[in-house]
Amino acid sequence: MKRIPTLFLALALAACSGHTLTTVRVKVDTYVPDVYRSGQLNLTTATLFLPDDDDDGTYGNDPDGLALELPKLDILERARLRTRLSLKNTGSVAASVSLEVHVAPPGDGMIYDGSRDYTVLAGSVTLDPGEEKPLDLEATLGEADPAFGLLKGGGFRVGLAVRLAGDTVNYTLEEADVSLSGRLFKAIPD
Ligand SMILES: [Ca+2]
Ligand SMILES: [Ca+2]
Repeated sequence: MKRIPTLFLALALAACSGHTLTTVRVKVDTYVPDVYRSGQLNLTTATLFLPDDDDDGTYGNDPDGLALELPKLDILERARLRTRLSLKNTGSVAASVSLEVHVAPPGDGMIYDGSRDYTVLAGSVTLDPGEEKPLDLEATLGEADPAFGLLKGGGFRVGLAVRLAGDTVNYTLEEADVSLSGRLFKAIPD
């Protein structure tokens, strides 16, 4: 008679570990050195690719972003993306700033061209001269999203493309997060 509760407990624990939601969070912004978190978008630097680890002496032009190797989740339930840029239009004409987050397979040498890579977050904001405004973007991806299979594998590239249309805009990268939530083990065998 004593075996039954013990067995039940073991199964309950196994079921528990198999069904606990695990969240892997990567703060992509922490891969951007502090000195480059803030800067100016202008006619010379109208596009920025972040993070940049290509060590070519210019920050913000790395075509293949940041390579991540995260734990593979057997069951990925959702992926959350969140970014926040603080912006101030320091020019004399209205300006528009857009931001896209791309993810790509490890072998993609240019993660912002739409070939093999996916745009998982995108948006823009318009600022009048002198205006300060954040660009806050957030999205939750589910199984139907084309990038889902890539994220589930855990090994992928990620990066932000920030683009200016206008004169000069000062920016600060406040946040860029990727969170994957899922389960590490498949269902308990019968
Ligand atoms: Ca570079
Ligand atoms: Ca590409």
